[in-house]
Amino acid sequence: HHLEQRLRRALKNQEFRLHFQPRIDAERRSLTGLEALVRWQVPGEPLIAPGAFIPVAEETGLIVPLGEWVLETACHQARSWLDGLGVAIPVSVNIASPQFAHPDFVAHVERTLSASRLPPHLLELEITESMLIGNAAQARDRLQTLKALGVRLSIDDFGTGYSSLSYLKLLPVDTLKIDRSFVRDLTTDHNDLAIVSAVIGIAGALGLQVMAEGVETAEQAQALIGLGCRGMQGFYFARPMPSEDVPSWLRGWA
Ligand code: G
Ligand code: G
Ligand code: MN
Ligand code: NA
Repeated sequence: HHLEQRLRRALKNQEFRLHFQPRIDAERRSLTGLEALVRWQVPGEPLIAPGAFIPVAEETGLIVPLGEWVLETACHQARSWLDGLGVAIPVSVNIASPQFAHPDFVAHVERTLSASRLPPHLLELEITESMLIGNAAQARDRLQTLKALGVRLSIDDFGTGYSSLSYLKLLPVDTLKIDRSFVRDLTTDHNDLAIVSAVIGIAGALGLQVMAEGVETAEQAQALIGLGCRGMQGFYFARPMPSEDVPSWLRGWA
């Protein structure tokens, strides 16, 4: 596999970069966290988006070392914002299935928290519904161990996977992230409105927080606030940005 070899070399040559996208409490207009999103920077070429290499990284197992690099880099970055800017900004990190299933995953999270000295509540792991099917008992076990460490857990792309709602009451998750495919036509499609409204209702009833992804317009933000969802992320507020742009973005936002 040609791309596999290029990815291996890219890991060795440190060609990956993290961008960070703000998450907002749209009612208070405050920053509630930053999602780490990986990009591939081949020298002299435009940035490569994760859609172009994450699937191959997952198929080949390279997602394990790449995911470890993402987690370590995000935790060290959050710690350096805490020390350098004096602000505690939670970071969230996307976890791929093979990474979550890897026997060393929980221990690696624990080692990374110690090495970075990041308070565990400033780390959020974004998992997807697909990781919870198959070996549900093991997934639950792992999530409980992670929760006991003090990290926060969210379910990404909520509503797009194949799973039952029953796991929601069994798993120690904090947040449901409503997939952006439901947010896109929220203001014009009554089916999307019904789905988003139902997810917000379930989250509230179960005591979970809810975040809407892919918010691109003021109308979408307004509609979400009207439905009781204040947690938002999307181009309307901010695009993903390199870590060095975060301090000035913060000054402009506040
Ligand atoms: O940033 P962008 O919208 O291009 O991301 C596209 C997809 O890649 C999203 O589904 C996102 O969750 C995924 N992704 C981005 N960064 C990471 C990462 O560090 N690890 C994993 N596993 N997926 C990521
Ligand atoms: O699957 P995940 O939720 O991690 O995907 C995050 C991806 O969504 C990132 O690639 C990010 O660039 C993208 N994204 C973030 N905000 C928006 C938005 O408002 N509109 C669109 N179309 N994509 C977004
Ligand atoms: Mn995500
Ligand atoms: Na998503």
